[in-house]
Amino acid sequence: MAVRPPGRPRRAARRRRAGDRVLQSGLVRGAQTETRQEAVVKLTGFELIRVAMPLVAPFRTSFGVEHERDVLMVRAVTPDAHGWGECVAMSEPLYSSEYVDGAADVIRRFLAPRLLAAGELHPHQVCDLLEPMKGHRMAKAALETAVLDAWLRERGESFGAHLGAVRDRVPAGVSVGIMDTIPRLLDAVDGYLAQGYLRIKLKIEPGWDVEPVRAVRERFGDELLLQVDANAAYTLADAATLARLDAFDLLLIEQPLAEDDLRQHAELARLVRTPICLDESIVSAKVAADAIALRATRVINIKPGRVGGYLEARRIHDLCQAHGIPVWCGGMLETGIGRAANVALAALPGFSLPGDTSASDRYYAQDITEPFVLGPDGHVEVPSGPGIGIEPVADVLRARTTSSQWLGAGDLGS
Ligand code: SMG
Ligand code: MG
Repeated sequence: MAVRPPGRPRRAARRRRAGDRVLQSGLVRGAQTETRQEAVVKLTGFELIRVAMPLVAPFRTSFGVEHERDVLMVRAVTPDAHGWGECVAMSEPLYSSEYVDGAADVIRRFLAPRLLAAGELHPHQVCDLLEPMKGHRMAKAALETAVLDAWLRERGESFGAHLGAVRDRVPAGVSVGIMDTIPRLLDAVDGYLAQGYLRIKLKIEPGWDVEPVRAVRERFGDELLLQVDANAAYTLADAATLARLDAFDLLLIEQPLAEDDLRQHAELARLVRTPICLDESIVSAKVAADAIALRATRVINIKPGRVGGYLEARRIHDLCQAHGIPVWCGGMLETGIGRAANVALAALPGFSLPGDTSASDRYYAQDITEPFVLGPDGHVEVPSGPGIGIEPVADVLRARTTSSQWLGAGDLGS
């Protein structure tokens, strides 16, 4: 495979110490800047693996219906270890502008070559090395996670320990899709509550909002932790409808307006009592800071893929903690690979609300890893082994793989 070497990134070039196995620099930006002395990893290459994962049931949101996840897995290989990253981009650019073929393409052509050309690097440098390439945060996140996982496995340190987790298990919520009828929705919610889920999130859209929420509240009572997610399906002109949801004591309304409507979310927040929680809009710690300053959001859904990786996700967590903004971990129908890293993140102290960190069987009849299971008290365990602490089951991965490609450091410039 011919992969062209990129121009050397300016900032990265300044930081690189060729042939030096030890790096001394301020490795973590922002709130966590600290001086460390840590080993780097040498990347042999990346394997891009596409995996087809049929869902146990179609999942309908305001933007479409998912039947199967077409997942892009990234495996970072070093001489001593390998690490995994799951790209959360969907098949079509409906949730955000990214989509899985686009993510694979940008990794192959632009992102992986930059990292491979760096030779030896510390995982906390990945973000800076890729920064000249605009956007593509989901693709960048998958690469950074794979490199971080390989590095942590080499050191024998878990993802949770590295990120600053303070819990060994996390409370699980579940996201319930839009249904054809209210009785079907009530059955679905009933089933999830019987399994032990601690919080229900209902997907909403114009025409499927007040009545389903009313029905769930009436049937399951005031104690149920209940919230809704519109995936940007409304406009400010719908403020009166959204204000009718105030009657049902919801934890939050997630992303009612468009991704780039920060100011309008702030306006809406003055018209409804229920806290607004942003998801799609929060693409970085910088945007999170703006949204908080504008009072556009009172709660934040943190999705590492959406913000470019777990290190940026942790910066958002720290920012929110400093401002008293509760956060919770979102989901993108991840397999066990992405889920392992998500539950480690959700174990950080500022994650004070149950996340969309459901058990494997909510999504897949057979997960690609050993399944995540819901404990009797509605919690999911954080893996404690090195790195993300879990591996794909070889046979399952083989059976589900639709294509794979090796991007080797040795292929640069060929
Ligand atoms: O992983 O449990 C999950 C899905 C949670 O609702 C969920 N995700 O906007 O928060 C969201 C959506 C995005 C993906 S919908 C296909
Ligand atoms: Mg959402």
